[in-house]
Amino acid sequence: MGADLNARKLERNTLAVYPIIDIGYHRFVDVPRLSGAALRGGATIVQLRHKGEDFGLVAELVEKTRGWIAQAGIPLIINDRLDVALALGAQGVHLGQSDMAVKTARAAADHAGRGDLLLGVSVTTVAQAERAMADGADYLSVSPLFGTATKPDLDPPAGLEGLRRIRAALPTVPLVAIGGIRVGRVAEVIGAGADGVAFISAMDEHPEQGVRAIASAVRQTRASLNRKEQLE
Ligand code: TZP
Ligand code: MG
Repeated sequence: MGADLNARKLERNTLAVYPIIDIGYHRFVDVPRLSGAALRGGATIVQLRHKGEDFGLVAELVEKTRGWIAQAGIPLIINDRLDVALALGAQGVHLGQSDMAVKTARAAADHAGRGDLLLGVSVTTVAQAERAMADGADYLSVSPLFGTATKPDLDPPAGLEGLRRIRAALPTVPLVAIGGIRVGRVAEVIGAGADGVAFISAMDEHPEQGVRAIASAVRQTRASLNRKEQLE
């Protein structure tokens, strides 16, 4: 773990390419291989997500993957489970609106001597976004951005308009978007104010190429937005 990963100051760029390895969704896939492919494809942060109770399985997968992830110098985030993130020494945890309260998670992490733990929070509205930041979040995920078959129990999508509103309210907050994002939509998502995109099914066909295509779309969009800004 590099010292910069412990600083708890998340650079907005770190959210650029955010693949999520979902142990249930990817159950027929070799998870360590998938994380290797994600890293080679240009992931800037990785999340491990597991909706079941099998702590042993998650622990085993984190043990198998965290060495490479740390070597690549990028953070490993655990979905939902603060206890798992703390027990396994991950860099952060990602919480939804119905998970542990952000304030409680921050206090528990501090109490465990992990004042550096990154806290990501899913939001769909400006009010949720402002609250999460006030409570100690380090980054936000606009979730879901678009409709997606990958996670059926979702709130109505925020859409690009919702993302724009959250970015306008919180201009400097590290902000990623998730839900139904394929490579062809990356430009509009970054254009609407996201620092990066998070995704699961975009890795379906060929994980490494899927991640690489997204990484290159994020870079190209950034470059053309910068050029536009310079011309204005
Ligand atoms: N949270 C909001 S949408 C979503 C999660 C975990 C699913 C994202 O998967 P996909 O396949 O990229 O739409
Ligand atoms: Mg959750």
